[in-house]
Amino acid sequence: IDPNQIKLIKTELTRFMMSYKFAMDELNTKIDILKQEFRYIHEYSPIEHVESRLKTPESIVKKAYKKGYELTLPSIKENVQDIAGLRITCSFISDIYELSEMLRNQKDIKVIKCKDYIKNPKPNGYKSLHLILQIPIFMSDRVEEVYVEVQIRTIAMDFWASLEHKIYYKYDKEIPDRLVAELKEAATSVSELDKKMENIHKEISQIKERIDSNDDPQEIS
Ligand code: 0O2
Repeated sequence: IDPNQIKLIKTELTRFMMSYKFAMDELNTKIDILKQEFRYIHEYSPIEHVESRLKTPESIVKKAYKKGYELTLPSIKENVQDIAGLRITCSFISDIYELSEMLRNQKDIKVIKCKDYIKNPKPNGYKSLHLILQIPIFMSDRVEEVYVEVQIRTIAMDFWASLEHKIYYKYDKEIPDRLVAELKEAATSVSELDKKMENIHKEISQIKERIDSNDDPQEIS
């Protein structure tokens, strides 16, 4: 191949991957701002923890191939929407929806897709809120619209998903029936725990509100 052609392809691929890194950085900053603002104003943040990752070129091509997409950059850009991914863990289910609303309300963010696996869990018990967002990235000579996948879940849902993910790969995607059933049972316990924690949280918030609006905290029991 002509060395100039190789150079051109290399530049194009680098720019392609860079746009996802920038989109991820931008969203990370937005989320960090929300987190800090919440901490200052409400002495509490709905965001516990944020992880981000870029798919490797190898896994991008693998996914595109598996799904039958054309193996060209424009097709990959349009169809593989989780090249940049953020996973956000919250303490409570209500925090997940609150955070999702905050992201929706940002003018430069477009919500392309929303999969609510909390209201409609997967048959294996998987729960999480998945958003495909599109955000503009301002490059030196153009504006790129880039997709980022955001997964929002509670700490308990995240605990379940990481264990299930490990088991899934340990058994090479063929989990024995006994473990499938145990995971399903564990997913039910996760949902019950999340509900209990949410109720306690609501109760504490109400007490705090009453204390804040009452001069005499002794009156509250
Ligand atoms: P990785 O390694 O986490 O990136 P689509 O692109 O919408 O046609 P897809 O990609 O299956 O189809 O979308 P979906 O259902 O929104 O799932 C995307 C991601 O959610 C997965 O990414 C996982 O991270 C997570 N996920 C979905 N289902 C499960 C599950 O049953 N268990 C666990 N532990 N995680 C799940 P990848 O690309 O599969 O892998």
